[in-house]
Amino acid sequence: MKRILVTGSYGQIGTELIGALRERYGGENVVATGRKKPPEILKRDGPYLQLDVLDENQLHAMLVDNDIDIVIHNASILSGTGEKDPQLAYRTNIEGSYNVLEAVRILHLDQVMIPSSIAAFGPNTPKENTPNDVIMRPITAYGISKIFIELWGEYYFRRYGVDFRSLRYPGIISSETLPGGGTTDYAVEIFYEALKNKRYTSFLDKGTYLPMMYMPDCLKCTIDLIEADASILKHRSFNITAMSFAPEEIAAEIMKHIPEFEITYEPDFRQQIAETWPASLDDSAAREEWGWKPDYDLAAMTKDMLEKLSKKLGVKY
Ligand code: AKB
Repeated sequence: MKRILVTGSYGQIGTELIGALRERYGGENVVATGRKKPPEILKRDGPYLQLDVLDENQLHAMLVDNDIDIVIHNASILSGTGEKDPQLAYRTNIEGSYNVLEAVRILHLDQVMIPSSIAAFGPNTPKENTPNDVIMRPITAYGISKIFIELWGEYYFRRYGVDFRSLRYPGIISSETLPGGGTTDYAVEIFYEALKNKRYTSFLDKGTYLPMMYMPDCLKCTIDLIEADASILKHRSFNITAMSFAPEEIAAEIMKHIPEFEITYEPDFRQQIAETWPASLDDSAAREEWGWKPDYDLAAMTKDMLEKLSKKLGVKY
């Protein structure tokens, strides 16, 4: 059984990914790590260790001591926070990912997965049905860090044979842990506000289409790519998507379940970030190379989110 170490494991994706990996590979084989003290959920079925990926010595020692084969490096500053503090984004996302790739190279580990994002594209990229291989040139600190990760990871693959893999995650919608500091966070916040207050003020404007995905699909594509046979991969970084919608469309879907729900718009600095990203993605490379197929569309995701969150918040609708 492979042993996996996950960084940033208390984040939006990390908390649910740890659970899914532990179910599949056994609790003891999945080492959750992060800079902070862990939430209870991460200590439940396996080890949690405090790790700062900027400390190379600590990182190397932890990989060796725990006999790790695969690293999933999720620790990252997101797009909104990255624009407020670009230097923090540089250190965490670029230096942190460099340290992880170096450790995997030096220690000859089996594989490293580092997420990329739709933020790796830029204002010159075609917006609709954006292809996998296309001009990128991001203009946000977060986007620049993600393109660094893709290019440096692919360079290490060609130059040293490091088995680097990456998914360009769209906005991820989930009920377990709130995202923090992202541009697509509105698509999670809207559910909390719909259930609690029956109204939501969106920080993205009407008509702002972005690619999105529900957490069960995010977990599925992450595990599927880790498990894909290296010989079938033509790419190392993949577009991945499940749906694309604008704030008024998710609001309309919520209104089918909560008719009194109202949405208003007060776009802030994240509107400019969103405008440089694709509206929809072509993920045919992932579909063709390793059989990617999402399970949730907007309607199925909305129904499931409302059911799960209403239980969690103890609110009926
Ligand atoms: C963000 O909004 O910054 C992230 C992302 C799309 O990478 N959710």
